Amino acid sequence: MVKIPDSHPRKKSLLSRQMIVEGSDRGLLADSAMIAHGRGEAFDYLLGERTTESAESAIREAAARLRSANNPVISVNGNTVLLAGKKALRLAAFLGCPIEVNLYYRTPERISGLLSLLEEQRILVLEESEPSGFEGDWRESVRNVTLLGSSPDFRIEGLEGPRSHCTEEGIGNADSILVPLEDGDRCEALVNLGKEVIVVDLNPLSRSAKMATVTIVDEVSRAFEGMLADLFANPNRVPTEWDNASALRDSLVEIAEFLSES
Ligand code: PTJ
Repeated sequence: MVKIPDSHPRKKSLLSRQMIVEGSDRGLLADSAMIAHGRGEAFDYLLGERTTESAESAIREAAARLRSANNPVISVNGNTVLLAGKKALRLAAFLGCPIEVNLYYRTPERISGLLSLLEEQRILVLEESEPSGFEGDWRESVRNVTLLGSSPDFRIEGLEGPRSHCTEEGIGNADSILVPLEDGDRCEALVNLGKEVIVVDLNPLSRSAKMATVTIVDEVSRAFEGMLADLFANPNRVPTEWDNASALRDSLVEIAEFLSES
């Protein structure tokens, strides 16, 4: 691994790239994962590489909805586990919900490799200090996060092929699903099944962004961090009447404002 000096102005971005390259070398990512990452980077530039005000509102809404759900689940793909797997585990521990590895380009090797990586990340989370303000046994909650995806026994209706395979215990039974870097068709199919779909996507123009119940237009690692902070600070926040189309318009205005100031 190349050592990136702390003083490098693009350190964060280079570290993310390195994680994606290493994940790819380990066979954990889809062939097109780097294309997806590059597209995300381009939109992040346009957003000023920060969590915008509209993303902050979406983060608060997402946190409230996941906390109020009866059966929330966090669905993760390759890029998400590489970039934000530990944060997904902390979120799942807080919410008491499972994490399901659910891939667009599904192979048994990738599923088992990503589940193993999540197990490694769980050990790292357990080694870290406990967050303050959590009611209950934090380490027990981290240990109790169920990792699903290896034995699919359910199909997402209205979707063709391997990407429709999921588990009944996770996505099948879920009333609210957090899905970063989702594809538009699957998002639409999940919404059509009556599920609340919370998408994280840096591209406010993507089909998933438009189809979702709540779209967080932010980088996945920042979005998870923001949700965690909000859950700890405001554990009793309740969902609002959310107008996702209006929130997406706000994010486009924020891009335009950022560009005009640059
Ligand atoms: O691991 P798999 O098999 O499920 O495959 C995953 C990829 C990402 C390859 C697959 O889902 C795919 O091709 O995705 P798309 O259609 O390229 O969409 C990815 C979306 O995520 C794009 O709109 C990107 O802008 C956005 N994106 C990329 N990186 C990030 C991101 N959004 C948030 N955070 C990121 N780090």
